Amino acid sequence: MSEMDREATLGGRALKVFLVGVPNVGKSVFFNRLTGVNAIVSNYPGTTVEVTRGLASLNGTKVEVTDLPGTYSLGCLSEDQEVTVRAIIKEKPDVIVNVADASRLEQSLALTIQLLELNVPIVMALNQVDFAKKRGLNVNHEALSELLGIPVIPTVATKGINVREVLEVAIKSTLEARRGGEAGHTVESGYGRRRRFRHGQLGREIAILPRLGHRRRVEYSSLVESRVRKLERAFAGYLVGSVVTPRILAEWALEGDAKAVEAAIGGSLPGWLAAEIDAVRRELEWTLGENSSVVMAKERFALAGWITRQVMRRERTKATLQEKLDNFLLSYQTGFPILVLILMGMFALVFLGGGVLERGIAGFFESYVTPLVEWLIGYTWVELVMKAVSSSASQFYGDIVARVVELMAGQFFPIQTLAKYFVVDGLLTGIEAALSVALPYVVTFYLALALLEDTGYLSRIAYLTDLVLHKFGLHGKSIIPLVSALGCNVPAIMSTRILESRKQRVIVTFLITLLPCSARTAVILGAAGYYGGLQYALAIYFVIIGLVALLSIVLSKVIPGESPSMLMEMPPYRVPTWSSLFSKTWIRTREFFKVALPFIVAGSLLLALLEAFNLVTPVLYASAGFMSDVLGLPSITSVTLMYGLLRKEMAIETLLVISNLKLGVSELSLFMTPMQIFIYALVVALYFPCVATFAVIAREFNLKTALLVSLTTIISAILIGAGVYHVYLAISPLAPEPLITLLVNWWTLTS
Ligand SMILES: Nc1nc2c(ncn2[C@@H]2O[C@H](COP(=O)(O)OP(=O)(O)OP(=O)(O)O)[C@@H](O)[C@H]2O)c(=O)[nH]1
Ligand SMILES: [Mg+2]
Repeated sequence: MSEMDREATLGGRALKVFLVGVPNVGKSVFFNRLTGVNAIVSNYPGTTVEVTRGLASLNGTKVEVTDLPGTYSLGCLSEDQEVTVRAIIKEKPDVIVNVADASRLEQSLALTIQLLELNVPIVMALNQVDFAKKRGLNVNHEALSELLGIPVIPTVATKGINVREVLEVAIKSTLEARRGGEAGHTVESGYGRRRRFRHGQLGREIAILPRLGHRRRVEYSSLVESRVRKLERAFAGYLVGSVVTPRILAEWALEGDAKAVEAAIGGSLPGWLAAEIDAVRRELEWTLGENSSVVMAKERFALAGWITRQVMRRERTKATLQEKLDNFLLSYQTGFPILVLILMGMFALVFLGGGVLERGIAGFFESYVTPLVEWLIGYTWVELVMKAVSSSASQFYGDIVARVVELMAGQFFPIQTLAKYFVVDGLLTGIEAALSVALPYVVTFYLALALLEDTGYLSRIAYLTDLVLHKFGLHGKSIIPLVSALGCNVPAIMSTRILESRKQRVIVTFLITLLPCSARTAVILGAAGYYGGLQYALAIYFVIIGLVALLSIVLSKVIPGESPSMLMEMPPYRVPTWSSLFSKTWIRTREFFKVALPFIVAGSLLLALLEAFNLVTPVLYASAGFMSDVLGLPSITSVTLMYGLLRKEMAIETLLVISNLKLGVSELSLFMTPMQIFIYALVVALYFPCVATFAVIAREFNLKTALLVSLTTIISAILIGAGVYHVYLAISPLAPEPLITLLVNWWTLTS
């Protein structure tokens, strides 16, 4: 293929390559290898829920690669499929790379069969051949290519084997398809087989017509096939110039997938056609006594099974390690104790590892960064000079004069004092708080999560907890979004798309907003745990678990809809690779800070500014009564709750900043008792899903749901916080809180 051909066929734009395949086949690994962009890779189905794009280039051809959510079939019957199907329809890829899994060939092929119906060149990357081989499965890729009529290239994405070759073949196929189409004659494909291309109907768009023995048309059994053809004729007038063929439209229609049909034709069907479709579908269902979408899926699986038997050789192997491990890890007697041990281990890793990091980072700031910054802005030497002046002043004129000299510092060195105000007290304290309170627990949590995901154990947790969760109207699959909520609520809410019903999605989303995400973990462990002790941190977790249990029981009764039983695939066990663990932890931590740092910097500066103009105190005044009477907290905490709306961990960070500004200390334990820190952390953890979470709920569901969720959490936070405080007051004879609150309030409100 010469440069000129390339230019002529693509007109200088990048070639659009879509990666399509069933979940957990390795699309994202493939994508990362091709583009160098990091998409998250995890060993369980449903990792990717949004479209990710990146650029690659091969021998001078520019390529835009798109990583799509995994899907078991084409259509819009479930939400996770929909993203992929809509992207294909809307963006009309030049070529689709169908990533298939050699160890689950049948399942992969059921999707391939549908892809072949699209009006797009398809190239198959037969991935995970290494893993298949280990399990004694050998696939004859040449025979498979012959049967399907498309290029099939065996790959090992994790090792980068044949990844670029797939791209090369994909580019070649596209360019040949286009050239062939324009010339309207037969061309030789790179695979030595002849393919025929012809002008499409009405000559407006090139259609690749399937020919037997080349690109095979999927034939259903005659009962179904006759109905598909009937509808295909009805759709013949539609879709000239689309990647969607009348045939696939007919299949969607027959399956009752009106959403997919409408997405493809960009509008609704005329009444007569809808009626005809309905009649044909009902008649089929009546004849076969089964739901038509089930019929079609069965047909595809039968065909996929037949193809698999033609091309796959199975070697006899002993019981695999996976089977042995599963016997052990999934049985009730051994599975549950191990689960508890593993979860405790993970918690210890986060708590202890995070604590070590927190101390280290805080120490580093105190001994190196803060002195350096103070020295840089010239604050230290001003202070030294002032100290010297005031001490000699006190020698000669007494303490009063020395005090006056000190107070005059701002007049003599206004720049330095202002700089201290903004840079040291505002900005630096904010950044230090973010790095020492939030970062340690975010990093360690993400590392622990990556371990659970990549070993494949996360899905076993889902299986084991299914029994328990069912009592709460949930099923085990929801553990995956729930666990990832411990990292960040936002992607967790998006990943509820893997759940089957809307009811499940709403309930799980509700619960997600209560779970301790990494920002809340920072508050719980970094404040209550660090200053109060482990027992306080654990108590918060218990409160949260109780609330989650209660709420899920209530919600499953209140929200209409059904809770379908679980159908979940067990991904294989794998030894996680360091590079994957680190890159995933890095991507997630980076995301966290990309969103959080600007907030923190702006927030700290704003606080310093407000304080400089004396605007914080009125707010504290106004809220002092509520905070101290209802929650038993010093008024100084009220402003921080507003910051916590933006990001949970900012509450604690701004508390450190503001206490520094108002009281001159940035140690919580110096102005709050452990009980107060506990109540504060509890309220912060519960009171509102952060702004980003609110936005994502509104986007995934609607504003009403988002408001409802927020209201529930705010009310629970106040009720629980107040409840804990008043019960504590009632049972402890000498509660020091009221006194401390009084003192701190007096100090902050008068200073
Ligand atoms: N042994 C082996 N493992 C692989 C290969 N390709 C991917 N994997 C592993 O398979 C798992 C899934 O990979 P992903 O790239 O996340 O799969 P995906 O297709 O993007 O999955 P979804 O986004 O959930 O649809 C990860 O644990 C990978 O490390 C391969 O060629 N060989
Ligand atoms: Mg993926």
